[in-house]
Amino acid sequence: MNRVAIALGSNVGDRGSHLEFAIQRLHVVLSNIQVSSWHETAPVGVGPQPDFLNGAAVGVTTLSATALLATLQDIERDRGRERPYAGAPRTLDLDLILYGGEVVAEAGLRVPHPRFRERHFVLAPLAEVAGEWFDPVTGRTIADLLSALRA
Ligand code: PH2
Ligand code: MG
Ligand code: MG
Repeated sequence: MNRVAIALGSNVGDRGSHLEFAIQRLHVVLSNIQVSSWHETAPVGVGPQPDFLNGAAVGVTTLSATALLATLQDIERDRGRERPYAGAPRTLDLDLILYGGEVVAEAGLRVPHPRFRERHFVLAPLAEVAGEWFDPVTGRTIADLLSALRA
């Protein structure tokens, strides 16, 4: 079993129902799920767009990181995710942030997520459910990374 952390985001349509849909589907592949509260956030790095609803979920899974990533993409697709251009507004975005203590750098799969340490919209919800979790790259906890970002 591997402990995993997933970031959720939506800024198109009924954002809350998209995130709830994702959590229901994640229950199929993750056990012992813990879900953060939803955070209303301004878009970062993508120009003018509707505000996001962001959250985080942690759980344990028998799936490999590659298989889990494919599952996340299936869930996004099933909720009408379209990719007209990079950073386009989306019904549902599911990002694999941490996969146990593993560091993976492959084409199409990087964990820890390469930009999560700079993203308040990821760290703030994630700290609610995994504040004590060590980032294997920096050796700092999620709570510590969040404090550093806020300082
Ligand atoms: N996702 C992005 C880019 N910018 N901004 C917010 N507030 N929330 C997001 O989920 C988000 C973003 C790329 O995936
Ligand atoms: Mg994303
Ligand atoms: Mg994504």
